[in-house]
Amino acid sequence: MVARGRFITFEGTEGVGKSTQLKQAAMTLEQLGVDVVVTREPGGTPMAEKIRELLLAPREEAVHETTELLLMFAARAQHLHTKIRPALERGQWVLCDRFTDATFAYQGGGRGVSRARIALLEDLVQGDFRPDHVILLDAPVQTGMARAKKRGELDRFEQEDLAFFQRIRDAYLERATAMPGQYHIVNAELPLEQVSASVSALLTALVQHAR
Ligand code: Z5A
Repeated sequence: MVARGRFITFEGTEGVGKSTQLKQAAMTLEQLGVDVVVTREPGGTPMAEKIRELLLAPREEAVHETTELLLMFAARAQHLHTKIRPALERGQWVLCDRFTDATFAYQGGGRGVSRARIALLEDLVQGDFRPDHVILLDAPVQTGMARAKKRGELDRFEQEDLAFFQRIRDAYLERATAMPGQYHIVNAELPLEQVSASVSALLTALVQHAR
């Protein structure tokens, strides 16, 4: 029987370096002989990527918080059941750019949706499925926003103000404090190479522990 893979998510406010670190992390795991799948949320499958486009496109029409929440979980249901779970069952390790912790941080902390409402959908879509590890890349929101702005055009979320992202950072840090066994906080304010070294050391330890 093949041992189940591990589900590791990368979280943080915008521009903290998740996508950059994810690529490095996949290389680290491959060098350690781990079969890796890299994916992201919202998205990760053709249908979920279509939902991502709907969610991120700036638009005139105000998006109701419940619509946003349901679309996040609709994309997640498709992604989880058709891509993430099958990969884990094949023994692959799945590295995911954001997952449900982002919903608690963005829709919960950012938009003010109650945790109970998010938890209800989490149970409906995921049952008892949760990430094995959450790598929280943490930096002051100004740092991430400045990095993201350099890329040019801003999506619907990136157009929000500093206070919105501050609430999100606070929500992440609160979850990290509540779940110290699952969360690993990495200081993402440091230069790229130092952040990569911390993530790499962490993943190496997780692989050694899994063997
Ligand atoms: N969202 C939500 O609301 N609810 C949910 O449940 C989920 C998502 C799942 C899309 O996510 C949006 O969906 C997101 C939350 C919402 N909106 N926001 N904001 P996304 O992950 O695709 O978008 P993002 O968070 O905006 O990611 P990002 O802007 O692409 O940031 P990143 O991946 O963390 O950063 P990066 O692209 O790796 O790096 C940004 C730049 O900084 C780049 O030029 C790097 O070279 C540079 N960089 C990275 N690290 C460093 C260091 N250490 N030093 C200096 N420069 C660095």
